[in-house]
Amino acid sequence: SMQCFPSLVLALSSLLGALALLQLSLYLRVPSRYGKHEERLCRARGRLPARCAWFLQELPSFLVPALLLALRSPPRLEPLGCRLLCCLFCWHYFYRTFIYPFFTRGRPFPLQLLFFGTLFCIYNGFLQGYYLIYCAEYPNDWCTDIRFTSGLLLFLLGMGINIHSDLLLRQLRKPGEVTYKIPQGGLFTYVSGANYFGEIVEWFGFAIATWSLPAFAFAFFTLCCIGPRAYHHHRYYLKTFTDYPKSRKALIPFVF
Ligand code: NDX
Repeated sequence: SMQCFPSLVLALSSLLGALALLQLSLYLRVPSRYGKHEERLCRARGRLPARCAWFLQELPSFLVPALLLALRSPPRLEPLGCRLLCCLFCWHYFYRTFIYPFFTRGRPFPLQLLFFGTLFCIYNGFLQGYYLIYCAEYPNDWCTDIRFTSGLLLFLLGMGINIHSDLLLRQLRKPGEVTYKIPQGGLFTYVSGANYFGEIVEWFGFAIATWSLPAFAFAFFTLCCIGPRAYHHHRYYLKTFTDYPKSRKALIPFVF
């Protein structure tokens, strides 16, 4: 049966960190090509409706850790911290897999990116789940540790911002519409990438609550993946809408 190999966790986390840097170098200048940054020119590429694409892509991030959690024998009951943290991760991906895709009004998603996105979600789902279920060790009172409580608070705050902002974006379109408008309300009052800001806060909260290398590597990856994308969204809006609110920042309220 499976057991913990610390060197495997170290290797997979390091690779995740390296992927983050690769991503940063790739997407700092040009955005990843989906949504508003997809060029009409590359219409040769295949696409899948946003609904199917997001469902398929995010499913492994829910399924893999949920299965690891459910199938471990003997089941890991102690300490409570491990299961709780694994459930937080699954909870986010339950939303992203089973709720978000069914309401999205996004454009069809490029197959090529779907392929890499799915691979990524398998990889990360395995790393986070495997670490928490087989390797992590917490004192029995971890649930009252300041790292756990403050991290959990950040996680919940970030998730709230992320879900609320996803909703505001969705409401900009009627069903079947694919045009872009100026996002209004919520944290969009302050930043163009409110949904991304929420997601980044969420995963740094998760990293603090788990106090683990894999989770910090994933938070860093998220920052390198959607941080630049927020910046590109911001530039797109400034270019497209002459009446775009001047005081709005790209990602971090009042700062950047
Ligand atoms: N999926 C994370 N890298 C990604 C898919 C792409 O969950 O090869 C990472 C995630 C993947 C990426 C994933 C991993 C890295 C990949 C990348 C592709 C290339 C890259 C594989 C897995 C890669 C290497 C080289 C390292 C291997 O039509 P539309 O779609 O634009 O409509 C949009 C709409 N909207 C508007 N509607 C009206 N008016 C406006 N002004 C609008 N602006 C937007 O709202 C969408 O329907 C919707 C949201 O759009 P957008 O662009 O704001 O968000 P989006 O990027 O689609 O993300 C959606 C949510 C969001 O909450 C975000 O926080 C979360 O997913 N997310 C996204 C990406 C990654 C991630 C979270 C994470 O890292 N944690």
